[in-house]
Amino acid sequence: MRTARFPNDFVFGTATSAFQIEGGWDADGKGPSIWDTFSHTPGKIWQGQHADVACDHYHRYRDDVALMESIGVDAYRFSISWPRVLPEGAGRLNPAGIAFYDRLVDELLAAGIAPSATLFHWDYPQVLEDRGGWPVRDSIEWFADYAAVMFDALGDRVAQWSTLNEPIALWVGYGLGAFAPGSSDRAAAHQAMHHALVGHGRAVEAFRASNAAGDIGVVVDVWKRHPATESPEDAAAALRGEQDGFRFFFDPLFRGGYDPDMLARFTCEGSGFRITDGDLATIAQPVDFLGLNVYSRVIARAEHTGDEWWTATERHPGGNYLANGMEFYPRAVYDAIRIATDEYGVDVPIYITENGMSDTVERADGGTIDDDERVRYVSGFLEWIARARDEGADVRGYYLWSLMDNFEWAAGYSQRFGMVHVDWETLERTPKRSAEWYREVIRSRSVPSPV
Ligand code: GCO
Repeated sequence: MRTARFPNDFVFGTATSAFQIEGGWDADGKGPSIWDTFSHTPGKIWQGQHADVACDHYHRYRDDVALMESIGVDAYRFSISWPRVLPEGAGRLNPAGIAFYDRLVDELLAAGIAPSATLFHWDYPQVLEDRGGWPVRDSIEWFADYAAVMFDALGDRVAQWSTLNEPIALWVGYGLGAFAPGSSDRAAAHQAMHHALVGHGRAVEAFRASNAAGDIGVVVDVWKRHPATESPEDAAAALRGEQDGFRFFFDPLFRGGYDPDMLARFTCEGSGFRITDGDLATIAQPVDFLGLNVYSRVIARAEHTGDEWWTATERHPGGNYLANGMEFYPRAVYDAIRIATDEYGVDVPIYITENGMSDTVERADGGTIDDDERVRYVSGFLEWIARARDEGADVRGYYLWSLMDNFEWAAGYSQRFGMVHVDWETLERTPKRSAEWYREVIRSRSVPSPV
């Protein structure tokens, strides 16, 4: 492929999330989140690990902003820990929690980095979970109220807000039990996903009613399903997988309602959910941008139960696999953009809010950390983004996941996603080769050929 080029106003950023990096899990009045509870429960996380300290970003955010400044990123996508600012989930504010995000945002602005804040990146307040969590209808207003608190606190300075990050995590947490809160009730999981979407709409309304200056949108992860064969059964499995994975969200957000065939299937399977009058209009509220998280694709087969989609285990001949087992399929990002624009008519700007890969590369003899596979991976995705842009897609930015190695949910610290290496003994940060490379991409607004 030719060299991919990006205009000066294209946003090159990097992304993290609160639970994965902050630590300080009970510092300064923070309440517990469902991920604190889950990771303190034996058997839930790889090798019994937890995120009590994680990267200790809560105390080291200044160093981390300085790292970003040295890489030269235009923007930083982080998430807000809801129980840090509202320890009881609703009502009483924790001033120290708000003050932390206040300082972070100011530090970013002083470094010339645009803040992009996500409201819900899975670390839900445990107290609200104890009152029923996302499966109960009250959760909609709990979320909208929390959102309003944050618009009030940071709305004058945050450039971009995302309501939800990958709401499919609610399926994994309430339906499959593999994420917090660890329950396995499929009807409750679908109800939770629906409530989160209505909560998104109510948060957008709260945003419009506030004096906040930036843009608001939502982040959905798209893993396109490719039927393994030409059989109608595999094609049906691919459609089912896409409905369960991302069309569940795209349909009501951008088409005004859920797919009737999907709803009928859920009813048949005993996992139907309640939609209240007015919900669909609330969900379909216009957004300012769409965030897409894209990592790879899924090969769909009729024999799959559908529960293993998120581990993307199916290998196929001729596939190009990374050392971590994930397929290297950079066209995935082009496909995701095209699904949004061509199939759903999305005409607001699109941001690739996450893309990246994990590895286990450690320091070489020369002291460098040569994560060449990450460079190749990100190059491939950027090339396909450039192609989509050249063909007219309004893609405005790209956030590399992740700034630094962090707590990868149920996989604990077994997977390193960072362009900055974190030593889990000393918490020392060391930029990897990919950080150098990304600096050059940002400076030149082009992708030099991969190593
Ligand atoms: C997300 C992601 C991140 C993960 C990343 C790598 O939804 O934002 O799950 O939190 O760390 O996707 O798996």
